[in-house]
Amino acid sequence: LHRIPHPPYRLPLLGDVLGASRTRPLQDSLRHARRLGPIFRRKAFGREFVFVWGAGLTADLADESRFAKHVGLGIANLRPVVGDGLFTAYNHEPNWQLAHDVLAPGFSREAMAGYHPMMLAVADRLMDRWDRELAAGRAVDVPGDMTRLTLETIARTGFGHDFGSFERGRPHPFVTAMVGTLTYAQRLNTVPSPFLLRRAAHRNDADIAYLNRTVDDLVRARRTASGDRAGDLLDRMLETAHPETGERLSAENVRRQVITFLVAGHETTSGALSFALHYLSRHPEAAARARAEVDRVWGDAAVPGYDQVARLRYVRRVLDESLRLWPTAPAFAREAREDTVLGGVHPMRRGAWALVLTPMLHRDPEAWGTDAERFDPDRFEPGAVRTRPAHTFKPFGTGARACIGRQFALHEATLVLGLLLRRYELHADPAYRLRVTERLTVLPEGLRLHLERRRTSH
Ligand code: MNH
Repeated sequence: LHRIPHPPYRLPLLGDVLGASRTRPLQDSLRHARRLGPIFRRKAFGREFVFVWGAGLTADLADESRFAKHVGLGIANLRPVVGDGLFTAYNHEPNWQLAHDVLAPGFSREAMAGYHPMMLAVADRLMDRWDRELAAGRAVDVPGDMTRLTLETIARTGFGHDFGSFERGRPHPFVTAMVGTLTYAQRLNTVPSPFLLRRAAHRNDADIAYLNRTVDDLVRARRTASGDRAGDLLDRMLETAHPETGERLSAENVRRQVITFLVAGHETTSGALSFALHYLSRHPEAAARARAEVDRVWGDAAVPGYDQVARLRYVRRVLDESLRLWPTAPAFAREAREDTVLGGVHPMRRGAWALVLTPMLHRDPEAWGTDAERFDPDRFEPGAVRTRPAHTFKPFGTGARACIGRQFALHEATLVLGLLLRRYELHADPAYRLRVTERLTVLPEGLRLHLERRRTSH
């Protein structure tokens, strides 16, 4: 451990908390990363954490034979909310494999093609809202509206449920409760629970109770509904037995999976869309290229078909480049399966773990060059991708516990960016400076854009 650098000033009891930010712990760590290099440690309240972002060390941590997902820090803090749900399950918990096997077909190509018309319908409601804002001469609230869109999309495609987000001025209480639990889980990383106000803990209990109630109502409605099976995620959770063992998810586990998917299925995609719209509004040449591609690939089609989404190669590069600069789930943790030596230098005992800081990995000059801070979608041209080492772009994590919803998110986000570029010109507020809010995930705070209708029929 002594070989791993740490911040220079350490307090006897508190550790490296001098100048630490309680609301932006990630950006705090990014600052330390820039000073201390590709591996470093920070101490807080007697606990020491190792952070890694160098491309070489990250590639080593991605070796599935020696390392696995570690459920720690923010993710462990979510256990009271989602327990052994897919995202927060320990590797050894039987419900991980069971839920993974039962739910994976819900993300197959055929399943995705089935979600496509529903994704289009939700995007239509977003554009209705944006048309009304435009007619009223108002700028649009990008993160707020992207959250409306992505919550409705996962609720409708996965659970046949409508939260009515577009009919509400304020966020749905489900979103408010979710933001509460995410923020609370993040705060537990910087302030140990005995120091937290009782009020905050009570608030968190109330948020969890609200999430549980909402989901229990949704499940009850499905159980009592008669008629055909919907074939969606909820149907798989309730009705589908494991193909080999015949086992099913318990009622308690279904509740945890529904909350997991409603939260994991919209919060990060909302941020990804918001950052992409921010960069498009600041890079008119990239927006023009993307728009030209949409016009060329989609032509006069009234609505794009499923296969026409993946053909938007440049739009997808814009999305990838946004996820490079601001991966919206900005870290993942890896633990040693057995005693091992990280990068041939740092000995690790079985169970020891390190947190990979993806925003820094995605800026490592060894992999991305000295201009890594610059927004440039051409970094994702196939020729450029081929020359980069493996494991240098990890917005969806790595290995067996990588994101199960990756294709879902990429399809939804590419589709929506295509539709928005086809319909609107995006104008940034010149006074806006990117500020990043953290609640385990990241999103651009207070981003508003002015719209102009393009002269097309779409
Ligand atoms: Mn998603 C795991 C990022 C969209 C459901 N997701 C992960 C991990 C990352 C991640 C990183 C791995 C975390 C870890 O190693 O601890 N996810 C994203 C991003 C987007 C995203 C950046 C959008 C952009 N995720 C989605 C969507 C869904 C989803 C959409 C569901 C529809 N993600 C999950 C689930 C897991 C996960 C479930 C846990 C998978 C597992 O452990 O088996």
